[in-house]
Amino acid sequence: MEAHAELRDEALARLAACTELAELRSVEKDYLGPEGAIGALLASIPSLPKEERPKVGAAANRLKKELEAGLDKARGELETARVAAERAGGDFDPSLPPRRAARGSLHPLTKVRREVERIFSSMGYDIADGPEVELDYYNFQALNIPVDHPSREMQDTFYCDEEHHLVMRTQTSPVQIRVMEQRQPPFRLIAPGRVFRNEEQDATHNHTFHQVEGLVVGEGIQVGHLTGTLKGFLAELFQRQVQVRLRPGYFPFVEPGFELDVACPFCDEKGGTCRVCKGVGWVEFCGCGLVHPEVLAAGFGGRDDVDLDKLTGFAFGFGLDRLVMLRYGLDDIRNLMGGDLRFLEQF
Ligand code: FA5
Repeated sequence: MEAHAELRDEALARLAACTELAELRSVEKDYLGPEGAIGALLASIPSLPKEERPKVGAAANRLKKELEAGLDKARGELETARVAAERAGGDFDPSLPPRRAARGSLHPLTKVRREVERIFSSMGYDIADGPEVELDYYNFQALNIPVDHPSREMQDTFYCDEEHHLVMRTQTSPVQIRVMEQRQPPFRLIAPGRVFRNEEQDATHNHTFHQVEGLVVGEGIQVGHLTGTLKGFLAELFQRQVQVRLRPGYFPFVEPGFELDVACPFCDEKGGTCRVCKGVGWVEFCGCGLVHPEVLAAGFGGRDDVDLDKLTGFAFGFGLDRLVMLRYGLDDIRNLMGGDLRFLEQF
């Protein structure tokens, strides 16, 4: 009975000293657990003198109940104290909505690409696709850029297998030839995709970026169709009237070729301090032009179902990353593919 009295004093003292739930759990384990002290006390009963056994047994059971009740009470008190402390500390506000679970979001390039696809689809365009590792033939030769042509140097190329004439495509224009080979005119389509150039990176240049190619083929297509289409697209994208202008531009696969600029969607006056157009009032948007007859010949040549003499078309190619920058007012293209979640979580 002496051992019992000592055990009780020790257990109640430890219980009283508990300030955390984890401490209560360890008291429970030490006294009531399978290898706990009360179990040991009960196990010792058969070795006691017969007349003591009932007394010790009853005392051990009382202690067990007492400890269980004490643990329950202490748990309730600790929980109440925790809630009260949170309230007093100001970081528990029961009127706030629950914290949101972390959730992924679409990449800004995906968002803008889908928006571009939606707008062109609504204008009757199909969406086409082509390989990122491309034959030299499709990336250059069929686009009127023969092997020794100086314009190959306009786009610094990653050659991946010279023996098999494979390159990382430097532009989405090879998709033009691939669809011409497969489709029957008239048709209109866009081909968004990833492209690669062996270029120094800076705030507006990446080695891996995205373009959206546009190609319309049919009879009687003129420059007015090209500007009207791009103007309509940009107005829908920026949800306002936009002005565009053409400057002469050289691309071997179009004739005539142009650079199309859009009036800066962020400022209405030239000469201001606009961060996006640098006060010029215009932003370069894309390369474009009427499809060169050599390109139509490469894509459709030798087919009975196509009359090359009557066929015309326009094509354009714009940088999707630059459009995302324009859309969200970003100043460094490298953030887009940098993989930094703090940047991406803003979209
Ligand atoms: C071309 O790539 C032509 N294929 C476009 C074209 C298509 C012209 C059809 C005529 C007919 P260019 O090299 O200018 O053209 O690139 C087109 C767009 O890609 C540029 O306007 C720019 O927005 C984007 N771009 C070019 N280089 C980079 C780069 N290093 N980083 C990010 N964007 C780039």
